[in-house]
Amino acid sequence: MVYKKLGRAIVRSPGASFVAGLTRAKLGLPDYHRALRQHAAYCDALESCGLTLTRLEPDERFPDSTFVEDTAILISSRVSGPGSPCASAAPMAVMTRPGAPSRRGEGQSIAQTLTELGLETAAISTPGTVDGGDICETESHFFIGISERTNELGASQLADLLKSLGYISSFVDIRNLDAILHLKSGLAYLGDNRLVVIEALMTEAVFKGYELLAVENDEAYAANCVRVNDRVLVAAGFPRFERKLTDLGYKTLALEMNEFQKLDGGLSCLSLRF
Ligand code: CIR
Repeated sequence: MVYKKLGRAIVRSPGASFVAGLTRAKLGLPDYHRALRQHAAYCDALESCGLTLTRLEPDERFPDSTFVEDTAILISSRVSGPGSPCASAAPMAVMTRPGAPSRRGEGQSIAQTLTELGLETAAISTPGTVDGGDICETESHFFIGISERTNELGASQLADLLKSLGYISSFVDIRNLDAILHLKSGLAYLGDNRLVVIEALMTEAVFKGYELLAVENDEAYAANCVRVNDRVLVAAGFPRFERKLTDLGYKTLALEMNEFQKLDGGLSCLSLRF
């Protein structure tokens, strides 16, 4: 199996203001204490996959700041050739400019943390907007979702930057897909040239050349799964999708995510991994 070896993740547990986070989900208000427990289990899961965590203090100024993935894009070194897991370094981070004005400012402490960890940073500039949840990296390629959060200007800035680093990217316009907030709400890369996709994205021409693992509509939330070393983190409660993964030989780790789902968040949103 070919996948990127990850060593570290940045996480931030939700603050009490989390319950006032942005949402279109209509699943009710999240329960803060349950969210804290689910977040703690998520952190345990990352550690059990071998990651060293940098844990940031809750930032009450920003209700959505537990969704750290949206604040930065980590660009790791290319993976070469088939074989066993490959080492991956993260030579740089691109600080995003989140599409939701209430989320701008979340990235400041993340940028500081990334710099302290030795990463170089670049940034998306106004009027471009990019949310990290719209960026899906495979070994050789970046898929950039154009969404209600990531605009064409931001996507182009990012694509230019990636090009200067030797990466190819392609755009996936999801503005007509009401069901997903971000591209990665409906797309995940598992390694092994295999993408997990919701049914509405199955026919996207840019995914040609990848093996597609479909997630049925009634389990669509499960598409936001995360490959972490030899495990795949999946949201609990989606048995048919989890079964598809185990049938393919993946070791899954199911996590309760419903408090984050109430704010349109998924497994990938809760960490920056590199
Ligand atoms: C938001 O609307 O921005 C947050 N409530 C959820 C962000 C989820 N992030 C992600 O999918 N990457």
